[in-house]
Amino acid sequence: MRILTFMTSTLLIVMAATAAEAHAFLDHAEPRVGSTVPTAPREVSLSFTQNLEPAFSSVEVKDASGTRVDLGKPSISASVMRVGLKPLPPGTYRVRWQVLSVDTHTTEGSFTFRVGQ
Ligand SMILES: [Cu+2]
Repeated sequence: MRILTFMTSTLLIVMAATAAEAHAFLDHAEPRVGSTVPTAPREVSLSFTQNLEPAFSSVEVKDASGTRVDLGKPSISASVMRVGLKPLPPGTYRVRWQVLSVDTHTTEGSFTFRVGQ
């Protein structure tokens, strides 16, 4: 009986840890993570696994020399964050995001995409 109680509480801890892992992670992006697109996109769109707190979520897009190419303040609706882009010449661009999800956890990440061949 004691071993069963032990196993049950261990299982509960594992389940609680799994639930706490359900932060806002990047589900998918447009342009896609690591992709090469033939024509310059006019915006980056990031879809997350949870709704975001707009006041504490941000995204930056930079070219290979570190110059920002996004238009500034992103628009955030539920779990999707979008930011407009300046006209992009061919090259590699890095998207860096930091978001606060409605479960009060902050997550961040980055990826690149390429414009051109
Ligand atoms: Cu979380």
